[in-house]
Amino acid sequence: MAAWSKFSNMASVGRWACSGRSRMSGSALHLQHQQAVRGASWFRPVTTSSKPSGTPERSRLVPILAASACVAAGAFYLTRQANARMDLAQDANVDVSSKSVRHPVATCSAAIRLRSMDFLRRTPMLQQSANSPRQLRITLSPTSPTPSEDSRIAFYDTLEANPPDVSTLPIEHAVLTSAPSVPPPLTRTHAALVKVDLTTSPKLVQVTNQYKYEAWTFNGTVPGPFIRARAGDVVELTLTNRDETGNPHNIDSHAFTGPGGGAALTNADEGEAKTARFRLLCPGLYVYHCAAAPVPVHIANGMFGLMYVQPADGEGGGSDLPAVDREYYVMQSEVYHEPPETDEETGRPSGTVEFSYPQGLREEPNAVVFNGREAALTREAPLKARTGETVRIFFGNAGPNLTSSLHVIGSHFRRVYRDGDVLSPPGRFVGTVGVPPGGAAIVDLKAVVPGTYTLVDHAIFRLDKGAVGFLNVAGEARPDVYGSAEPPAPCVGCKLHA
Ligand SMILES: [Cu+2]
Repeated sequence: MAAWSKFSNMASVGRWACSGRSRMSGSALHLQHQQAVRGASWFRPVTTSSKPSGTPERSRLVPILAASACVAAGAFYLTRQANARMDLAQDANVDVSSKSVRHPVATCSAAIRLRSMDFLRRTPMLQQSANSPRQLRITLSPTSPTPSEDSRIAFYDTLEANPPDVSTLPIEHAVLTSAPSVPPPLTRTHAALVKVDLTTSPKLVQVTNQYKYEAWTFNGTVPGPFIRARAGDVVELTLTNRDETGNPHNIDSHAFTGPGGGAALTNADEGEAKTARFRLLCPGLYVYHCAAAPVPVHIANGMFGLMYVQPADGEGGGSDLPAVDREYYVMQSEVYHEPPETDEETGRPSGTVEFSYPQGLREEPNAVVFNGREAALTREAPLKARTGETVRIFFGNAGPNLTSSLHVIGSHFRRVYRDGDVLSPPGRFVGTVGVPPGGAAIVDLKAVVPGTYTLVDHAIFRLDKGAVGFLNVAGEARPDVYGSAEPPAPCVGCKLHA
């Protein structure tokens, strides 16, 4: 009778569960309950009881079986139909609704509608939930690593333990681009030996609207080339020093693993070339720079760039960020210079200025610029998009001193991969993101309303030091989103609102 008592309790739970009390799914679940009861009426229970059929014990089997069927039906129903309030990474292939379910059998404070059962199979936590619908209580937050994140991280934690035979890797020459261009995404799903050739040389640039400045460059540009590779790749970096001033140069890439980030292996004197190999163990967006002494001078003079290491975990070896329509490369940096000398012949101040170490020590830049020059993203090469397109900016801050407060006026970062971290869930609908010197972030925008959008460092006095860039969006007006009966009237002299 103890067993009967236990079953009886289950039956009462089942009746309660199927009584239609569920706020959202009660009627549907009740219907399934009725169907389950009707379906179970042909079943004759097997029992060791000596009591004849038709006894009260037998009659109690009906609600027990009905309850069992109801639980099964409820579990089936909930694993397919329950909705959720949670925010999973888009590439998890999960559709989310605003409804929540609280059901006594399978309480779902945050459940999910799965567009892809493949995701269910690949996610240990959800596998467990689906197998145990009574335990279907899913709580996710952007700051708590999910099991899927843990499994991704485990891939990289053990990556160094499985070195490839480099002699068997296919050889590629990296596509190197100058800002604001970005090399196309890598679609291969295997590791490669990626050859990267960087050459140092000085170059006179119009650093501000007023002054020219002799920058020290990688491949003749500030910032240096954008380098795109893939976790697990082996980068074969050759640094050739063609700087006739006699300064040594090297590469410290934050993407490389090892003391100095490669500086000691690549240090090249004038006329030298150094080659070294670096296996990429960590995905993300990283700054690289010259680390020859004195390091602050080499960085301040323009020797920096970005390296993006695409993720390589996931099925088939691919798990890059969600595809976007356009990708751009933007770096912020500071210029420290002495006052212009006076031309002895004309008596006028020179149009060319030289580096100032004291200004750098005081952390008081004369200019703060995007992509190496005040005009780089305004008059020379503003970013472009059309309405409806998604735009990704790989943003780096070379410093050397100031933290950037990156903001695009009138838009939102629909995804922010803070600190260049491409494994954690991205921030969503962010207005301003902080990027420290030597740091990076990936931000995704959506071009909704046409017009000119302004990139700024929201430490806003810096706009008067040159930290302004434009994103020009073409397309049809959207008065439903942004409109007035009056035409736009930017204030006179405004640098920000076109
Ligand atoms: Cu250098």
